[in-house]
Amino acid sequence: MAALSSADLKILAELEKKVLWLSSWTIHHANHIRENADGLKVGGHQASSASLAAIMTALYFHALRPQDRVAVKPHASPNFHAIQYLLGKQTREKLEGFRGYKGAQSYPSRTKDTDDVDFSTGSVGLGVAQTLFSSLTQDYVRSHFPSDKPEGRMVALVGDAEMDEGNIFEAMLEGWKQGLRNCWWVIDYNRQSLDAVIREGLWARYEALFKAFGWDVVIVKHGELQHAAFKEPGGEALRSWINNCPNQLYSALTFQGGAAWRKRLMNDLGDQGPVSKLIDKRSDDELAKLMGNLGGHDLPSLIEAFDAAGKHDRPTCFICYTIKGSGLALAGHKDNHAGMMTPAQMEALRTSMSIRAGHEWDKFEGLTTPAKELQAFLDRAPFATREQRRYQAQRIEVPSDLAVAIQPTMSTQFGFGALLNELGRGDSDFVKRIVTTSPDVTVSTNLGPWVNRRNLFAREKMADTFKSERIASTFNWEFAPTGQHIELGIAENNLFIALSALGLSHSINGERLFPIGTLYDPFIARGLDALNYACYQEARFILVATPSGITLAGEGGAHQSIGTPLIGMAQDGLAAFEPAYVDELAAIMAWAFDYIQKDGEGAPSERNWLRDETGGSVYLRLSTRPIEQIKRTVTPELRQAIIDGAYWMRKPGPNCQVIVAYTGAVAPEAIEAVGLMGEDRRDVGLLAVTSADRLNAGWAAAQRARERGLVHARSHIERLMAEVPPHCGIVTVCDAHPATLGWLGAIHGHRTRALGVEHFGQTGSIGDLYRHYGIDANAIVAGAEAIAPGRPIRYLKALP
Ligand SMILES: Cc1ncc(C[n+]2csc(CCOP(=O)(O)OP(=O)(O)O)c2C)c(N)n1
Ligand SMILES: [Mg+2]
Repeated sequence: MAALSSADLKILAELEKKVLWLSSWTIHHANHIRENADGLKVGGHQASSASLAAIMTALYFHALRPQDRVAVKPHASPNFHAIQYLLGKQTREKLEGFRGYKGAQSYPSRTKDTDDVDFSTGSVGLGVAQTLFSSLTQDYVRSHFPSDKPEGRMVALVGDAEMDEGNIFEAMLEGWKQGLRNCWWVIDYNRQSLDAVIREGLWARYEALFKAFGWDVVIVKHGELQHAAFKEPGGEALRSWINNCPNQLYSALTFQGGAAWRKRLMNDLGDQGPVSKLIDKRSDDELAKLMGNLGGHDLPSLIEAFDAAGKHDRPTCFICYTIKGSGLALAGHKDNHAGMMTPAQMEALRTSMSIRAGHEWDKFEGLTTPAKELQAFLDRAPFATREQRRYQAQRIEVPSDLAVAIQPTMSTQFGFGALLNELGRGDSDFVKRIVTTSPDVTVSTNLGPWVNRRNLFAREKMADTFKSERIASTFNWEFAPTGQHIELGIAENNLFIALSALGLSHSINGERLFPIGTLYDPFIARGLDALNYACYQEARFILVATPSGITLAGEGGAHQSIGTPLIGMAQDGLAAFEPAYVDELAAIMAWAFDYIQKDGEGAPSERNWLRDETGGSVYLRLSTRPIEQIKRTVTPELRQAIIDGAYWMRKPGPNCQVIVAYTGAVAPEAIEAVGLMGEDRRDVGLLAVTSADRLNAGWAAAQRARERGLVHARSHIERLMAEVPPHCGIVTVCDAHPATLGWLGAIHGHRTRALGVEHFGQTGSIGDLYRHYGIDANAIVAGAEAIAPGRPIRYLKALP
C-alpha cells in the first residue's frame, strides 16, 4: 500500500463526506420521499451507517485489495451501496429503490444485490464469524490447490453491540485452534446498541479476549486533531478527561453540540490557566469538531492503523472509537438507532454540504476537488478493479453411482460411513475435493473410516501420539496439510458457518469443494440461524444429521429430534431427504454431489416441478437403527423416484381401501403393518417416502403452474397419489412430527391419519418407544382401521 499524499488525503476526506451524504440520502429517499405505502415503520439506520463512514472510506478507497472479502455490518448497507455507486458498480436506480422491490437491499445480500456483496449479513454476529471461517477455508484451499493468486484478507465490519453474539466467541476459539491468519475485524466502537448506550469499559474486555485468542489488537481511539490538542499546554488534562468520560455523557454532549461541550469542559477542567485557554481559543464548532475527532472518524489515524496491519497476516482486531450518527443531527442520541433525520434536518445537511436541490445523486456534487481528479483517484483505488472478484469454478465430474456393499442388515448411518470409506479409496479430482467436517462427533457419526484414509487437515503436520506409541486404536488421528477432514470443537454454530465458508469456495476462491458436515440431528436447532444464513447466501454443502428421532431410543429425550424434518421442508436452499435403505442413500448422495454444483436458471422441470437446475444444499436425516435391507437392483426409474421423493414399495390395487406412507427408520413397522392388514384389507399400498420436502415443493410448484395456465403440470407425488382410489384412507408414519407427511391427504382429498412424535422422547428400547408414541405396526393398523372402515382387522394386537 502506497503512503497517501496530502492531496490524496484531501480527496479521501471529500469521499468520506460523500459516503455520509449518499447513505443518509438513500435512507431518507427510501423512507420520506418514496413513501412507504404500507404504513410500516421501517428502521432509520442513518446513525449506524454514519458511524462507519470514515472506516469504510479508508478501507474501500485505500486499504482493501481486490482479493480481500468483506462482511459489512448489516446497518452499514447504505454506505456499502454508496461506495459501490462511487466506484461505478452500483446504479442510481437501485439506490433510489433502496428497501424497495428489487432495489438495493436493506442488508448486504450476496444473492439479491447486484453490486458484488462478498458476504451477506443481517443476523448480527454471523457475517463476522463467516470471515474467520473464510480465512480458514482459504488456507485449506491453498494447501490443497496451490496458486500464485495473492492471498485475500477476510474483513468484518463489526458493531460493538454485535460483539454480544456468542457465536463470535465460539468462532474465535476455533480460529485460535486452527491457526487463523488473514482476518481483520474492525469494531465500530460507538458505544451504542439498538436500545441504548452500552456498558463502560468494554474495550478492555475485548482487548483481553482478542489477545487471549492470539489476535493483534489495535486501538484507534483519538484522531489527529485530538492528538494535536493533547500536545498543547493543558492537553494532558483534556486527554485524561476524555479517557475517563462515561459513554453516556460523551454521547449526550456530542448530541448537544459545541456550547454544551464548552460548559461541561469548563466546569470539569477550567483552571484559569492552560486548559481554559485550550478550550477558549476554539469556537463552539471547533470544539465540537475536536471532541468528535475520535480515531474511527479520522482518516489519517485509520489509514495508519490499516497500513501497519497490512504488513503481516496475523489476525487483527481494530477497536475504532466512533460516534453513532457522527456528522448528522442524530449524532450521539441514545434513541438514534431507528431515528430518521427530519426533512428539515436533511435540508440543512444538504445545504451544509453545498449540494444543490435536484442534484442529490450527483456523484461529485458539493465537493471542491475537480471531478476529473476525483474520478482519477477512484479509478486508482485498488478495490476499483474491474477484474472478476467472484469466481465460477468448473463443474467437477462426479460418479453417477456410488459403490457400497449392502449387508443384509444395516443402518443408514453405517451406510453413510461405508459410502465415504469407499470414496476414500479413490483418487479422482472429485474425491480430492471432498472435505468433511464435524463438531466433535466425527467418530459417532461414522466419519471415522473416511478420516482414517484421508487424515485431518492442519497447515502443519501433527502425528497421532497413540499411533507412534503403538497403542491400539480404531482411529488414526493424524493431521497433515493434505488432510481432508476439518475437526471442529462442539459448537454447532461453527459447523454451519464453516459449511457456509467451505460451501462458497467455488465463488470466493475459484476452487470447488464438496463439503460434508455431520452432526447429531437434534443439534441442528443449535445452529439453525447459521444454517439459514449459509443457505441464504447460497453456500453449497451436504449436511448429514445422525442419529435422529426417538429411534435413538436409549439416549433419551435430550438427544431425540422431533421437528427437524419440518425444518428440512421449510428451509429454502436445502433439499431434505430421509432414506430408509442404504441403496436409497447411495442414490441420493450421488445425486447430491451433482446437485450442490448446479447454478443454472430457475425454470422448474416439467417432470417433478422442482427447480433442480438452480442447485442447492442437501440435508440427509439418517439413523443408527440397523434394518433389514431389500435385495433389489436400483433401476434408473427407481433411482429417479428416490431422488424425486417417493416410490411405491407396494402399489395400491384397484380395491385398495387404505395405503400406508412412511419415511425413514420406521420402514419395518410400515411393512409389518401392511402385512398384518393383508387379510382384512385388500390391495393395501405402501408408499416409501424418501423426501417429504421435495414432494411438497413439487406439489406446490405444480399447483402454481396450473393456476398460471399450464393445465398439464403434475408433480411427482400427484402422479403417485393419482393411483390411489378416491375412497381410500392414508396412514402416514414417521419418526418425527406427524405434520411431515400429514399433508399427503390434501393432494387428492384422501382421508388421512398422520402418526408421528409430538412429545419429548425418553429412554427405552425402540419397541417401547414406538409403542408409547404410537408409531409401531400396531398403531398403524389401528389408524388404518379408524379411517378405512371395514371388517375388524384380525391381527390387530391388543393396544397396551
Ligand atoms: C441476531 C440479531 N438479533 C437482533 C438484531 C436486531 N439488531 C439490529 S442492529 C442491533 C444493534 C446493533 O448495535 P451495534 O452492533 O452496536 O451497531 P450500531 O447500531 O451501533 O451501528 C440489533 C439488536 C439483528 N439484526 N440480528
Ligand atoms: Mg454500536
